[in-house]
Amino acid sequence: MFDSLKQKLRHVQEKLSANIQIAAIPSETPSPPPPKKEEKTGFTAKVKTLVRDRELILSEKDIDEPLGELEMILLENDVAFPTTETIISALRSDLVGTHRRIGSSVGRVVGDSLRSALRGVLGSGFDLVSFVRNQEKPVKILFTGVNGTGKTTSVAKIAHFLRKEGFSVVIASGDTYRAGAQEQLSTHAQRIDTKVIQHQAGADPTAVIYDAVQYARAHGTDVMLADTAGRFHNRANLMNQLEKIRRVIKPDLVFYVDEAVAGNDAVIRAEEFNRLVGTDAVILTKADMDMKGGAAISIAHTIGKPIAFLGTGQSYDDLKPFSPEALVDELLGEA
Ligand SMILES: Nc1nc2c(ncn2[C@@H]2O[C@H](COP(=O)(O)OP(=O)(O)OP(=O)(O)O)[C@@H](O)[C@H]2O)c(=O)[nH]1
Ligand SMILES: [Mg+2]
Repeated sequence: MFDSLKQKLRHVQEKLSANIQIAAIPSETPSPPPPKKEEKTGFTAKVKTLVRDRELILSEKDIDEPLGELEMILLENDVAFPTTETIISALRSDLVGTHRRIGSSVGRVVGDSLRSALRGVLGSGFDLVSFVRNQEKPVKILFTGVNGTGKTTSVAKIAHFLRKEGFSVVIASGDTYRAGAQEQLSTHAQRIDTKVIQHQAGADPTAVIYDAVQYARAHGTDVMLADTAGRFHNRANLMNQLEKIRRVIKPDLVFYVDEAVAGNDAVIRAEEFNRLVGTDAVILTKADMDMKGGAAISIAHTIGKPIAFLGTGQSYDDLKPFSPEALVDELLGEA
C-alpha cells in the first residue's frame, strides 16, 4: 500500500535531517565539504557529535530546499494542492524559528514534525460500531458514488463486518439500473448469508430501499444497507434520483465510496457528491492497488468528512477501519 510515496517520504526525511545537521554546526566551525558517498558514515558521525545536546534555531533557508522537494513529491503522488500547502506550512512553522533541543536524534525531530503535519490533515476516523450501537434501529445506511468504484463490494463487506460485530443486517438492491447489478448483489448476499430485498429491473430504487426499511422494521433488523447505481455527479437526473432517495428514506448515514487509485479525481468527485447530495463518511476502496496514497491523505481534509474504511482487496474481510495514526505509521514507519 502506498509504496511509491513511502519510499519518497523516506528520502526527503533523510534530506531534511541532513540539512538540519549541517545547520547545527557552530558558525565558527568551518563547514565540512559535502560528503562523498563513500565518506557518508564518517561525515554523519562527525555532524552527530557536533549536534549532540546543542540547542538550535532553524531558519527558512535551512529547510527550504527539502521542503520544496517534499511539496513536489506530495503533488506528484496526487495529494491535493490545498492539502499539500497545509502540510508544508505546518512543517515550516513547526521547524523554523523555535528553539529545538536537537540532541543526537535529528531524524526524530524531522519524523515527529512530519508525523504531526500529516496527522493534522487526516482528521478523525469514524467508529461505525459505536455509531450503529447508539442509533435508533433500524439504522439506515446509504452508499453513493461513481461507476465501478466498489460500492456493491463495500456493501457486502460492511454487511459481513457488522454481522461479525453481532448486528443483524438487510441489504436493499438499489441498483435497478445496470444489467446484472441485482444478480451481483444477490450472489454476494448469498455468500455472506444476508437477506436482500430486490425489485424487478428498472424499478424505482427509492421504492426498493423503502421496502428494505419496512422489512427491517418488521423483523427487528438492526441495520439496512442500501446499494445504489454508480453515477457521475454531472448527470443531473441521476443525482436527482439520489436526492429523492435521501428525502424519502432519510438515511442515518451516507457513505461516499471511491477508489484510492483514482487519486485527485476521487477527491474532486467526493467534493461534488458532498456538495450535491451530502456525505457523512468515506469508504476508500482499492487501497491495496494504490502506490501513491494521495486520495487517502487529501479526501478528509478536502471535504471535511472522515474516511471510515479502506478497502484492501477483493474478499469480504479486506476492509480496514480507517485509523489516521495507522496511516501515518504506514507512511513513515512506526514511531
Ligand atoms: N483490489 C480491490 N478490488 C476491489 C476493492 N473493492 C472493490 N474491488 C473490485 O472493484 C470492482 C468493482 O466493484 P463493484 O463493487 O462492482 O463496484 P460498484 O461501485 O458497485 O460498480 P457499479 O455498480 O458498476 O457502479 C470489482 O471487481 C471488485 O472486486 C478493493 O478494496 N480492492
Ligand atoms: Mg454496484
